[in-house]
Amino acid sequence: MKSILSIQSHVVFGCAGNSAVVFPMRRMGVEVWPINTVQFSNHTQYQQGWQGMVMPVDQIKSLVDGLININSLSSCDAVLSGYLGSATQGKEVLYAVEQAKEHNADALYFCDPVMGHPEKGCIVVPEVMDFFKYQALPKADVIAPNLLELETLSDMKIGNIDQVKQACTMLLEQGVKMVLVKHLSKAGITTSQFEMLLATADGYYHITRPLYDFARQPVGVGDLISGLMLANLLAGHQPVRAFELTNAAVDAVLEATFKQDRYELQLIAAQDLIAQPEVKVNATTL
Ligand code: PXL
Repeated sequence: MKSILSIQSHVVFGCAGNSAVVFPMRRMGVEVWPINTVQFSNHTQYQQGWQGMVMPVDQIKSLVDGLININSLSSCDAVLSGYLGSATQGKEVLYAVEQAKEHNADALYFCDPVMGHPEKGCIVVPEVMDFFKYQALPKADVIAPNLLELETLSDMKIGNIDQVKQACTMLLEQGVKMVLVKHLSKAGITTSQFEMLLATADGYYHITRPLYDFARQPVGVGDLISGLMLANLLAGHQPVRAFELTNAAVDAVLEATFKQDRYELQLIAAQDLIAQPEVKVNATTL
């Protein structure tokens, strides 16, 4: 069985960070070791705010040291990082990556560079942007930005699909093996579908899924995409197949959420399709 050390937020209620991906990745048959960067009552996009705390400095490092003490890090197949409470935590994530790779040379680092989204109300401290750009990117095997995050990482203003490809090429040239653009938004090819792009050394792949007319867009979808993609890669699927399976499972979660008219992702309702997605849409080469 594959094991993922997943370093992200914990929310008591609803879905974001680890609270969005631990159950789905386990449901896919992967062992997950969650380390929480923050413990919040709920994600930061509720108008009423949230309660809770960023985990204290050195907490992540100390938990990783505990894992080393019990000799478990040699069976860690990947480190997944997402929402950080502070840039200092970034250094501790890189410590986890360095140690994971030292104990298992094949261990992957999958970095979801969650930078916040001012318009949507996703709040992240600004220093975290520089951390992802200058420190995490050079160490990542896979990076999964949305369009805004891709603009920051590549220092480009991106308005169309060719510029997306150009930006991804820049990141691949810096050593990352795979770029998953979780949401193409305004740089996509169509406005009637939700679109993602995968860039690898073999080419660029595009995929779509239906848009649902939510009253408020659910949060945690990006976290879910990253977690499922990593679990599919660790299951041994080729990148393009992993991309298709991920897209299908995310669509199943969104469809269940929409049908039940809920704001928080309905992971339990969609669990069978998370474990066994029905691929209705194939990726196309760009
Ligand atoms: O989905 C990203 C995310 C993760 N963690 C927390 C969040 C958000 C987005 O708002 O609030 C706590």
